[in-house]
Amino acid sequence: MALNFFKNLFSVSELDDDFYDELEETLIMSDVGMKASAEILDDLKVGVRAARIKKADQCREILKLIMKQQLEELTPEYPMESEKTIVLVVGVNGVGKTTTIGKLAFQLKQQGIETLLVAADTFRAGAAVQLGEWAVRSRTEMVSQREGADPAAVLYDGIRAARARGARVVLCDTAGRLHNKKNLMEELRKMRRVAEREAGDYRVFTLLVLDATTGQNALNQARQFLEVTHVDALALTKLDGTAKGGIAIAIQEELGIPVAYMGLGERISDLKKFDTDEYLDKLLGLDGDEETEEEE
Ligand SMILES: Nc1nc2c(ncn2[C@@H]2O[C@H](COP(=O)(O)OP(=O)(O)O)[C@@H](O)[C@H]2O)c(=O)[nH]1
Ligand SMILES: [Mg+2]
Repeated sequence: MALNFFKNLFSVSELDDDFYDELEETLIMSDVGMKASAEILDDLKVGVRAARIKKADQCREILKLIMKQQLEELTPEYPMESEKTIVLVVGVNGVGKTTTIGKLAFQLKQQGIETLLVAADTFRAGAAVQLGEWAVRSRTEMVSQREGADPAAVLYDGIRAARARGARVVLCDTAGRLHNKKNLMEELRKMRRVAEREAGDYRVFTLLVLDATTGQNALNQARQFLEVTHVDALALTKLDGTAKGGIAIAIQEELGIPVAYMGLGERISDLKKFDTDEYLDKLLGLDGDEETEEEE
């Protein structure tokens, strides 16, 4: 795990202005964002005073607690585990939408939840084939049409098929929109409309997938998607490959959308529900993983 910008910070012995400056810099470098970083710092100073702490290495746990409280102001829901749900999985190209669907289908399968995959990324050549491979791996059925078909029509078919087959969850893949491509964003709006119209007793849930390695850019992408669609939760992928995982804090703070899932690798089992403790231990280097430090 490479998430350890913080590791050396706490070996500084004194809790002086230099330490706080460096901590703020580190938070910002980790993509926690200016606003959240400033708040964390203020809270930490209060906590340090209250606990009469003098050494830097003693405030790491307080820092974690403050960040944990901040993250836990929002609690993600997982309706796909307990009710009939149509999950629209959206995000720009390459963030990990299709992979996340495959992993999620696998998890639901393990819980005995009947799931149907819908290949509504008809834009990119080979997208349905890629999703089909995940369908095989997760032993889940899939609905698709020819390349170039209207994605909203594929979704419509998928919802009908789900109802006919008694599938409880529909996981719908979508084309990787560049957020500045107006027609693609418009198409997404249409898909959400179709989903809501056809949903019946299914709940419509939009999961926005963001790549943690893209840092502040992920935040910008989220803002663009929010202009065209409601977003219920986020999946933050590629947390296994970045030291900048702080973006989860920035996003929750600025957009008020909870992170529901974290992607930790390319394998089918590498998706976890977002866990604040695990996440913060990685971010702050509290997980005892010295790997990267030695490599550097
Ligand atoms: N390391 C890592 N790679 C991931 C993760 N999620 C997806 N990927 C990789 O990211 C690339 C793009 O994924 P894909 O699902 O095709 O993205 P899409 O275009 O949004 O559907 C693939 O090579 C995936 O294996 C993750 O959590 N960790
Ligand atoms: Mg895809």
